[in-house]
Amino acid sequence: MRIDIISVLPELMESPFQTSILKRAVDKGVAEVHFHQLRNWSVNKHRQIDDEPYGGGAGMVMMIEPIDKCISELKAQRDYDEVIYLTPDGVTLNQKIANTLSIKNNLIFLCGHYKGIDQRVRELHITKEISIGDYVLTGGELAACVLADSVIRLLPGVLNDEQSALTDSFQDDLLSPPIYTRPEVYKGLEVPKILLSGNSKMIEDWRYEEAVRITTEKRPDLL
Ligand code: 6GU
Repeated sequence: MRIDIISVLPELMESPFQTSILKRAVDKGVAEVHFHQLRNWSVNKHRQIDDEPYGGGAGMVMMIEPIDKCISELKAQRDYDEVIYLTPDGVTLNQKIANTLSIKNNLIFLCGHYKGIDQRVRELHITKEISIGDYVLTGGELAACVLADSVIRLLPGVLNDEQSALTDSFQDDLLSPPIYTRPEVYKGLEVPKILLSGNSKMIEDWRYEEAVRITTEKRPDLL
């Protein structure tokens, strides 16, 4: 999978892809992540990419021309499955969206800033608008990292068996059951006896029941 991320602050997104699991995915060639400084497509000498809104009002608007030039240049090089605009008014990211995107080949992420983008960018290029939750960030960059992380970890060869995405919370619409490791007793707090029983069928049943109990308690909307 190749992800092209367009932003005025690409440096904000470098370290997540240079660390741990995402770094390994990039090093293995399973995921390619390319950053594009939007100012490089600015059409004026001040490298400006935003301007005042028609009709007045507070805040600046990201101009259509630099964004169109950048996206058009990328599209001339390969076919893209989706051009995703990261914005708080998009659809809220969930596991199903991550799963769907993980089978695509080429994605563009456009990070919003200021008051947002000229509406005509949406008509021209944007195929999906995604938010990561009902709160406002300073820009789409951290959201782009969250989205990329949720997608890249699903690509074949990224997680090992122990980290398998198949047992994640949400992958089957249930939260994960409680987990424990050594020691067996800590400050009087004991590991549930059943997990020490060696009876794998009983352990599997217990884990399922606990997953249902915890989901009912914390996230009944998932059931
Ligand atoms: Cl994608 N962008 C911004 N600026 N804020 C957000 C968001 C995105 N998702 C949640 N809050």
